[in-house]
Amino acid sequence: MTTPPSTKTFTPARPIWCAGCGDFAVQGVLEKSLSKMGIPPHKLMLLAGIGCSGTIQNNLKCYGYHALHGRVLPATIGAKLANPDLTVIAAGGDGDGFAIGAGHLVHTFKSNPSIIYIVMNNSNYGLTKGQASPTSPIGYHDNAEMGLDSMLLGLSFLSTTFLARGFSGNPDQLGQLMEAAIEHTESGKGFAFLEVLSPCVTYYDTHREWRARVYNVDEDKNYDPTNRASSFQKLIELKDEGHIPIGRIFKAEHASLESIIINKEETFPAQQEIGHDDHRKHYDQFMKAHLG
Ligand SMILES: Cc1ncc(C[n+]2csc(CCOP(=O)(O)OP(=O)(O)O)c2C)c(N)n1
Ligand code: SF4
Ligand SMILES: [Mg+2]
Repeated sequence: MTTPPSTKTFTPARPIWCAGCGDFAVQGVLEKSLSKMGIPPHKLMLLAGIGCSGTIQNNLKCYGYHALHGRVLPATIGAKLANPDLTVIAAGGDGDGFAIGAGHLVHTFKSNPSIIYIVMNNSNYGLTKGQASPTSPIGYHDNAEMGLDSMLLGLSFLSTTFLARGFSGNPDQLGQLMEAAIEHTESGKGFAFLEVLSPCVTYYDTHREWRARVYNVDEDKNYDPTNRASSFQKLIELKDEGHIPIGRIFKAEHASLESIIINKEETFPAQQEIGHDDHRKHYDQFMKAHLG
């Protein structure tokens, strides 16, 4: 006899983060934004990478999936293409997204699927005790390489449609960016990429330093997020001055992946009935064609 699911099956876990971790603010803001935007749990899927940040997936009441380290984006794109009616969010860390998963990030900028990707950047591998990540500065744990800037990376793709960077220490602005990201994907405009500066208080406490260095482009009347060239130039100038730009970095229009490859006349894979006669017929035809 199979054991029926207990009520705990559908009850989210409590966060396991250290007291003061920036990821608490990210989760709080995400929950508030989803509620404000009217996204019900049964219309939401949250997929996560491996890391402290990735455990956010255990804490929300919605469909979820914990991907292999670095593989959250292909799994998220697959979920969106299987059921475009869902709001599909990927979440993870800077190690997951910019080291082992960097190739997938590049191709997601290139293909522009309507998914949200939240990277909680703490400039280290928190879960495995603070090793240098691709965003760590020179000198951190003998790191000899300049930190990767995901906004500059995103700007270099002509297919990029949404780039933003928030700070867990500025929850109001983070909420505005989160809502804009949800709106972007809900209206099928493509990939909404949101990096959040989310300090790791245990292994690399950057909270005060980042608070002093952030520069809010949303408050700069001369900053134009629709102009790729001037955005690129401003970001480089700010970096040279020691600032970290936050805010709505870039917005543009480009056809989304699902608008190009999904045939709306057909039933989406996740909505097809399993065992349906047509399904069986196609399966038999496929097997016959390939196995004789
Ligand atoms: C294939 C594979 N390689 C390495 C690891 C070990 N590992 C687990 S989490 C992680 C990095 C976590 O850093 P990040 O993605 O920045 O997340 P954070 O913990 O900082 O939130 C690594 C290297 C793993 N789980 N799987
Ligand atoms: S180790 Fe760092 S990233 Fe992980 S939960 Fe603790 S403070 Fe957060
Ligand atoms: Mg990290």
